[in-house]
Amino acid sequence: MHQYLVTKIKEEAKKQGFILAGITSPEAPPHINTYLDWVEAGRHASMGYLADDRARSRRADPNLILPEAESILVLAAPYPDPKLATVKPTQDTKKSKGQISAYAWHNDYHITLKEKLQNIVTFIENEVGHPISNRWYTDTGPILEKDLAQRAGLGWIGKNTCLINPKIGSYFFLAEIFLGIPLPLDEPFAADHCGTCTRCLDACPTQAILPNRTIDANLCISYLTIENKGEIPEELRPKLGDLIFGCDICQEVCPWNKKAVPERKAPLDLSKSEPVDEGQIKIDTHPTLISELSLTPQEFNKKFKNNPVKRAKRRGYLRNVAVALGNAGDSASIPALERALDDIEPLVRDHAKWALNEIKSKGE
Ligand code: B12
Ligand code: SF4
Ligand code: SF4
Repeated sequence: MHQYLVTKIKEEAKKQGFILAGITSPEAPPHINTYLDWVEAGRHASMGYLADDRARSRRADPNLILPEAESILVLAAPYPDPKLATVKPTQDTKKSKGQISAYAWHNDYHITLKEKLQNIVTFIENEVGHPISNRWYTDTGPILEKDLAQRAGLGWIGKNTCLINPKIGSYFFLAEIFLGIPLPLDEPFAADHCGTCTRCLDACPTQAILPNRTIDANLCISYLTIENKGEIPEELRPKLGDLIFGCDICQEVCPWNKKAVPERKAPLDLSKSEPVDEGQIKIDTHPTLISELSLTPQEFNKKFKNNPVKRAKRRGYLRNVAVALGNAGDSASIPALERALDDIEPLVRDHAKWALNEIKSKGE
């Protein structure tokens, strides 16, 4: 019965748009000590929610989250391959466009995956014929999602620290459903397919990737442009290039993402229950920097409603845009940056000032 149930659950997960599914136990994750050392060393930067006592104890013992949990269903939902960008920057437009990370090209997965996870819980309850204690997460739970995914057989943790599946690559989100029923466990993913490759380490603009398969968030562009609420350290600003929200570089160079993957051709549109093709990516993946810098609070809220970019808030996003303009060094952006010197947000004003100095010094 249990194996049959697992097969049916995995079929249902596929119907809901998940491309990988595996079962693991609620035992302590295998690399809990790596995480504890990481927070001890301050690699979490300002993300205090990763380092408090609650964060540490729950990650070490998933049963603290749901004492009745007997199994955890780990799932992967695809997001677009960055190669599917709506606009390919040309030599002419390169200086005027910024890049938004591919995971943000659809509606926010924190919102849209909820319904799909709830549907799976309802399906399981209908199959067993009674309510089941459960708890689901995607991203925001106090758990080590990649460690659990590796133990559920979904893939290995690469040197870029992402979970990689040999058939699918790494362009997917993880989600977990804690279940108060025992289910047969999948075999952990034992192989490490990184071998002697070091492409991600070599390509990372800020050398944020550490040798023990963790990231120093203080240096990571994803952190600096999304989670960081303050200023971007001056010495790192030139390394951001045209990245205005998140960073895909260490995944783009990974050979496991270079292959053509059929699932990627029809990325799950997280706003609907139907898969869609690349033509339906709605967001402008490479927005024009000058117009982004003039977004009013109302325009920003409207443009990024339900989109992950809203996490950076207008002040964080415009801060990033100002840095990208400074890096582009195009004198055509001087009037827009001068107007930003009067922005309502001190953070935007400060970074616009830096960008103007950069452009002037590059023009000399
Ligand atoms: C904090 C966080 C960040 C931080 C720190 C990233 C990091 N790698 O730690 C920042 C803001 C930088 C970030 C960036 C991104 N993130 Co993030 N992030 C998280 C979050 C909330 C916690 C991760 C964490 O605990 N880090 C602490 C360190 C210590 O843990 P770790 O990286 O998991 O390290 C483990 C391994 O190194 C392992 N380990 C060490 N040695 C070895 C050896 C072997 C053989 C093995 C198997 C394991 C192993 O032990 C460690 C402990 O488990 C998770 C969601 C979650 N709750 O897990 C999402 C998550 C990791 N992020 C995700 C994504 C998509 C991103 C970005 C791609 C977004 C973007 N485009 O900008 C980038 C990728 C950057 C990168 N290369 O990691 C996805 C990753 C999906 C995947 N396929 O792996 C997750 C799982 C969210 C989700 N639900 O989908 N993120
Ligand atoms: S996301 Fe970008 S900055 Fe962060 S580790 Fe990867 S390549 Fe480096
Ligand atoms: S780029 Fe190479 S080393 Fe880095 S994660 Fe991919 S296979 Fe591993």
